[in-house]
Amino acid sequence: MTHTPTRAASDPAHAPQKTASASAAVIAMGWMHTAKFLTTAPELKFLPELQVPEIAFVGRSNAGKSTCINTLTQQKRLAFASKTPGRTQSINLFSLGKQGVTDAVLADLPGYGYAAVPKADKWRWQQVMANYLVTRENLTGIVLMCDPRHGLTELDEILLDVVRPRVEEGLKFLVVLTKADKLNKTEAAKALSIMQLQAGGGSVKLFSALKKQGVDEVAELLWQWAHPPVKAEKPTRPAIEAAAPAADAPAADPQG
Ligand SMILES: Nc1nc2c(ncn2[C@@H]2O[C@H](COP(=O)(O)OP(=O)(O)OP(=O)(O)O)[C@@H](O)[C@H]2O)c(=O)[nH]1
Ligand SMILES: [Mg+2]
Repeated sequence: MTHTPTRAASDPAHAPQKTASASAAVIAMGWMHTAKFLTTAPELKFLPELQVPEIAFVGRSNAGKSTCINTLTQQKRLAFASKTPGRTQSINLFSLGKQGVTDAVLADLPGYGYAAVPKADKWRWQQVMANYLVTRENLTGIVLMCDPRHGLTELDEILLDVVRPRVEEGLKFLVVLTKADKLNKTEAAKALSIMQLQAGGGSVKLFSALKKQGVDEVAELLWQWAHPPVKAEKPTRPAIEAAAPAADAPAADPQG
């Protein structure tokens, strides 16, 4: 069985492609809308141990992480977004899942690189974040939020170095180019191709909370991360059948 919203919602043999992808978006957005505040953790040790996939939103301060979570979940004030950079100061978790059954968690991480934050706090946060990215066991995917007008900063590059080994082992990775409404079409296309090169073949999406651009696409991708295809198990032959000789097999010689 394959868990994709496309297949679950329509018969691909008969439905036109557009209808199939529209239902995939509806399923993913419906799932996103179930988001509920779960907990906030000022330090790693306060994070609950979870078994469900966790998707972390990371990026420089003011990049638009909290706004992106609010847009995806279609909730105005789920994650605390603000004009003042450095607003998100703890790891905030939001649970997702229909019928009250949590099947994934979104993590809104504090932004980095805000100049007005005291040096000691900056250092502490970089440590917490690096530890989180390296050690969080149920971490399934990372969404790196990047304002394309600034491009990747030095701290983004450091983060990429930190997560690279895990990405090589299968951790999902997406770069979201935020505030795309601030770019014209040519600038947006250029920003996308530059980032595709920098992301080394990883996914890159243009996104605007203001214009609701890229929302369905990002929601669908995160849905797929949290609902990977279930590998068909090899059928095991019942022990009795495996032990019994085949009907056409020669009878065992009683003399040995
Ligand atoms: N024009 C525009 N502004 C946006 C968009 N997304 C976010 N913003 C604005 O950017 C500012 C920062 O947004 P936040 O979502 O708080 O950013 P953050 O990355 O969570 O910031 P920290 O919590 O400080 O790390 C706010 O003033 C938002 O309204 C967007 O798509 N377009
Ligand atoms: Mg924030």
